[in-house]
Amino acid sequence: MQYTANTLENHWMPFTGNRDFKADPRLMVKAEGVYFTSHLGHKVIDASSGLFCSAAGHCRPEITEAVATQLATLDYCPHFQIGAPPSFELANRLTRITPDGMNHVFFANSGSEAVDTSLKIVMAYNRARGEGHRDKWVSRERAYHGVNIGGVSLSGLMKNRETFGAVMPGVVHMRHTWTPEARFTRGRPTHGAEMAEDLLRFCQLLGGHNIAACYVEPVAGSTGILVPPVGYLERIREICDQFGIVLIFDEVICGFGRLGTPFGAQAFGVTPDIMTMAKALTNGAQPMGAVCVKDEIYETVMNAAPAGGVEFFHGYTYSGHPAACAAGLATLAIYENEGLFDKAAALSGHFLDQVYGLQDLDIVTDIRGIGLLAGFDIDPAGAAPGARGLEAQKRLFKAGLHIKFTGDSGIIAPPLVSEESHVDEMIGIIRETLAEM
Ligand code: PXG
Repeated sequence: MQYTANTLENHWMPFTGNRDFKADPRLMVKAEGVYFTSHLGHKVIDASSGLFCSAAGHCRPEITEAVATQLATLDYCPHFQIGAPPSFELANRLTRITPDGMNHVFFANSGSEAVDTSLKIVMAYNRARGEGHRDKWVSRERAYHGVNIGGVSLSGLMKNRETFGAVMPGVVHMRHTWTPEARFTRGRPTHGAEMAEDLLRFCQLLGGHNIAACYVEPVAGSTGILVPPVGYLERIREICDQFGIVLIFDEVICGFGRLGTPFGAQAFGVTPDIMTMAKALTNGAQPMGAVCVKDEIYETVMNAAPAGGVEFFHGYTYSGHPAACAAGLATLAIYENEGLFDKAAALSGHFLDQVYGLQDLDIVTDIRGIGLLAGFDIDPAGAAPGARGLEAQKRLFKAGLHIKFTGDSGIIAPPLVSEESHVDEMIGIIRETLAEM
């Protein structure tokens, strides 16, 4: 098939300038390891693990075989009142790497579904414990929690909200944690923990006993990587405990080794009550999201329902899909067998050295990074917000590099299987391309 404007017309692409893209398409037709191949036959190094998904590298035969075998054995079965082994096995395997006391998993098909599921789990839990009046929700500016109506209500990104007026009521936003003083800080800023007091102020304004839950990404990802200041997450945990507020970590980007530990919770030593996850759960090879809850939440919801009755009226046709579970099981086996979380931790020093080396470029106005995750801002130079970011992304693609941009922030998240030479190649292309802009 020839990829011309006409043949591309029918697909309404997500988060894309459709008209601009279709006039000058950028298509990937193949992938292996840390490289894509574009439709022009060019090799393109993957500096963002696809979209933070392909942690174990692309087209892993172990995952392909596991999915193919599963599809040939049991392609589908509902998970309402009957079940199939893979979802039980995956939940079991997954809870070997979640924090202690978080041993129950609800499956969804994306991060957005995981987030909306978590909202309903909180509602069910609060009712079950006699706290059903809690109808206020706390999120944060610059947060990304998916694109379904619940997630958009929590979202702190103006572009993701402004068109959609009828969002969930009762959501308030804490300040984001970026400060100009912290520019070019490597790892966690030492100042800024006091911004966690925003949560306390909402408790004082709205009544802490009226707040259902507080959502945070351990590292705010999609907005361009905001690393939590030292003491910030600890203080959020403390305030939640004081007022009985459920604390949710959205681990969709931070999970599965991105910070050198299984989840952000372990990287920062703070345990939430609920974690949402997706993306690298299946290495991106199948769509899947999951919500992991602490035992007390699961047990409270179970025990509040009549014996034999359905405890939680929620689920998706594809919750626990056998092929997605097979991909998840094969992925987790790779992470463990290859020690990829430790490998990420070991590569982080070199990665951050290289990324922070970009700060001598005039166009780069800030860099933030931790683990194998970094964001850099480019100077919009008077253009509309995001215009130069898109231009940079296109130039980088032409130069042989895939990178995710949000507005004028580029986000680098190499596959965990990357070698130092891959990191050097990525940063080399970024340096050369930005230097010409
Ligand atoms: N939570 C977080 C923290 C995310 O980063 C989601 C939830 C939603 O996941 P799904 O699977 O429904 O996409 C995400 C996803 C962007 C961008 O523009 C970011 C994501 C997805 C699409 C675009 O940076 N992150």
